[in-house]
Amino acid sequence: MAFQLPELTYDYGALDKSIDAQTMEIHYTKHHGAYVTNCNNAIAGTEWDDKPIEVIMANISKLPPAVRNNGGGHFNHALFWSVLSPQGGGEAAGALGDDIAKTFGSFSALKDQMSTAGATRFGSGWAWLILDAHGKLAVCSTPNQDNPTMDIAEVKGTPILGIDVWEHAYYLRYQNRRPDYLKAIWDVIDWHAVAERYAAAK
Ligand code: MN3
Repeated sequence: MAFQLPELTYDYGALDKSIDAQTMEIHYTKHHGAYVTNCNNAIAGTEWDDKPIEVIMANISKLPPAVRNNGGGHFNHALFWSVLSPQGGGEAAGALGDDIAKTFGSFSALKDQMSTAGATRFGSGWAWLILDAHGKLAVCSTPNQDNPTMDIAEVKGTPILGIDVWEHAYYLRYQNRRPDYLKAIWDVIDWHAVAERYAAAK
C-alpha cells in the first residue's frame, strides 16, 4: 500500500502566530508531498512496498539513500504536523510535565536544550525530544531527514516531539534567523499530543 499525505487537522493559516500560511502550504503540499511520492517510487515493486513506515525506518541501513531521505521525510513530517496546533503553547502537564522537570530541571530548560539542538544543527535537519533506549527523556538532533528510529541513528529512541529546522520550514518569514523561528515555534506546540506520544512510547 502506497504512503499518502496525512490530513492536516488545521488550515494553513491557523499557525500564523509562529508559521505563515504560505510556508505551511508549500511545506505540506510540495515538500512533504514530494517525500511521499519519491518514497513510494523508491520502494515500488520491492519487498518493502507493503511494510509500515516504522519497519522501513528500523531497517533503513538495508535500503537505498532515496528511501532514507524520502521515507525519513515522510515519517518526520507526519510527526511534525501532529504535534502542532493553533491551540498549542503553554507547558506540558501530567506525567510528561513531571518527567521533563525531573530530567531537565525545568520546562524552560527543556525548551532551551531543544532550541540549542536545532540552532546548532549545521545545514538541514531536526531537533528531537525522545524516549531513549533506557526509557529516559533525552534531546538530540539528526541531519537531513534522518530520525532517531533509524537503525543508523547516532542516538536512538522513540521521538515524541520533532522540530523541523530545514530552511524551507521558516525562511519566508524568518529568513536566516533560525533562532527566532525556534523561539516562536513553542507557541504552536501541542503538548497534549506530545503527552499522548509519551504515554504510547512508555
Ligand atoms: Mn520540512
